[in-house]
Amino acid sequence: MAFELPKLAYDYNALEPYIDAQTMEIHHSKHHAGYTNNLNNAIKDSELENKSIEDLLGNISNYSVAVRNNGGGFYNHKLFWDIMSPKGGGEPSGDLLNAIDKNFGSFVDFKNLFNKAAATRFGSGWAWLVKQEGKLLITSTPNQDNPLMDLAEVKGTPILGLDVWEHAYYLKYQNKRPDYIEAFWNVIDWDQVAKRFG
Ligand code: MN3
Repeated sequence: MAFELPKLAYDYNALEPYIDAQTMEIHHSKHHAGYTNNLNNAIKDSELENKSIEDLLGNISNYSVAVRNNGGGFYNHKLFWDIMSPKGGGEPSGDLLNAIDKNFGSFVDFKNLFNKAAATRFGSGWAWLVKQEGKLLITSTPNQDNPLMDLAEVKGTPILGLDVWEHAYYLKYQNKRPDYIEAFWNVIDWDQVAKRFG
């Protein structure tokens, strides 16, 4: 039961001008494909082949570095593609907006905190909005770690994630990570985030 590289719901150029087509193509067809293949190789012919990705991540401290890095990479990028859309942007509504207001004060306060988590993650990693026992939290993780992992500092269900590896933005934004972070808000699909919030 090998993991499969998920197809995107939109074309590589669909998130222009915020995320450029070349970055999207390399990111999906090379990086995400690489994590997927390497995850499959790392679990091949072991009992891990029958586990779900969530099950693997939730017990990741028991497994190899290859499963941790590539299992995280497989899951994180799937979430990332899912929560973006060419019709994205704007602000959330309903229960999700209420929860954001309650946990962070306002949407603007939430955005500032998330941006700070993304901008200050040293080196490669991810910024996250996490649901934890009814609360919302912002956190960041190094490398391909994520909040589902049993060894994460802040654990919970990620409902929004931003890849801040240089491969996610360097072709268009070079060293200007804050510009990439700001552009991301134009492509967030809040309906998808709300679905994960539940
Ligand atoms: Mn990436």
